[in-house]
Amino acid sequence: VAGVRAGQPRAVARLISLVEDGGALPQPVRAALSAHPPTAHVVGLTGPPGVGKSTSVAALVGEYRRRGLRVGVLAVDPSSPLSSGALLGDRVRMTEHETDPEVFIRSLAARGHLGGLARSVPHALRVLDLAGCAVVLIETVGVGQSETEVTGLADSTVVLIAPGAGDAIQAAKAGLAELGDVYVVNKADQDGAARAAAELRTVLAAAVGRPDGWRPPVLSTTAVRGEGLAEVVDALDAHHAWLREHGGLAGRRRRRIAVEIEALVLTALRERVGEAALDELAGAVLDGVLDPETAARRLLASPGRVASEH
Ligand SMILES: Nc1nc2c(ncn2[C@@H]2O[C@H](COP(=O)(O)OP(=O)(O)OP(=O)(O)O)[C@@H](O)[C@H]2O)c(=O)[nH]1
Ligand SMILES: [Mg+2]
Repeated sequence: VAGVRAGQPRAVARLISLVEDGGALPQPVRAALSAHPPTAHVVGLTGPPGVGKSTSVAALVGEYRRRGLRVGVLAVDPSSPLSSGALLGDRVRMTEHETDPEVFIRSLAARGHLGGLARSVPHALRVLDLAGCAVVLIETVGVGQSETEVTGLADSTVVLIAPGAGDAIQAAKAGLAELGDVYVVNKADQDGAARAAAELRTVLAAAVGRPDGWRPPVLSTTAVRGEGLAEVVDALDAHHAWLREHGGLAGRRRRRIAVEIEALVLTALRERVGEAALDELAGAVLDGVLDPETAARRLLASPGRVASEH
């Protein structure tokens, strides 16, 4: 913990490994982590595969570093522990930042645990916070439900789309129109970027007004050339300030902690239930002795018992 506070990269890496393993942390470590008030601005990046998330993260790190801030990066893979190829690709793009002692880069994999990321991401965020990161960027690799789950952990979410017929509409269909605090049309060097931005503005204007009242800007970037990223950082700063001013920051942090507690409950329940009991109950349902709802209710009532005792 002392090493993390001093911003030592090895200590940060070790502590994140410890929290990622999911084992119980020693009480003093837990206390030190939760006593530290969250200060880092947590920024999630999401969007379709290949849109330029990793390139944008690397460029954003550069922009934040130019502004003198210490930066953390979490590359999150909700889909599979096996698709480390994508993360390896990301690492290549991050090479220019890897020797920078003010940049902490880390990948987290889901490892097939139910709620594994909902637990390990907030933990890792706490470590990076303790290490003095002013901003933490989270990139989700892969698609699916867990993607929105993980971006739900951020203070500000950047949704990226690429130019291309109907991409904005697709994004809207995928629920991305409600998700973003800042929208970015990346690959502005390609044809159709201006049209995609216009389409996106139309989609956003048509979307039901957001309950929080924030009006997400639509920006354009060419991440490979580092163009437009300063404007993205400005927009993120504005959103952060806006959240602080309107009390939204505390709300988002509460939600993040609620997600984390829920994940811990699920993990604990899963351990207490055990595969054997689940399997036995599944058998009983298959035999027509029980219905799934009754089986679930029995497990919840006494998760520690084996199914045959139910
Ligand atoms: N022309 C152009 N290409 C870009 C731009 N930004 C990224 N790319 C390229 O798009 C490809 C995908 O970029 P990534 O940053 O890996 O995209 P990603 O969204 O992280 O991809 P996944 O993590 O696999 O979903 C790479 O070949 C990039 O070089 C851009 O602004 N213009
Ligand atoms: Mg990527």
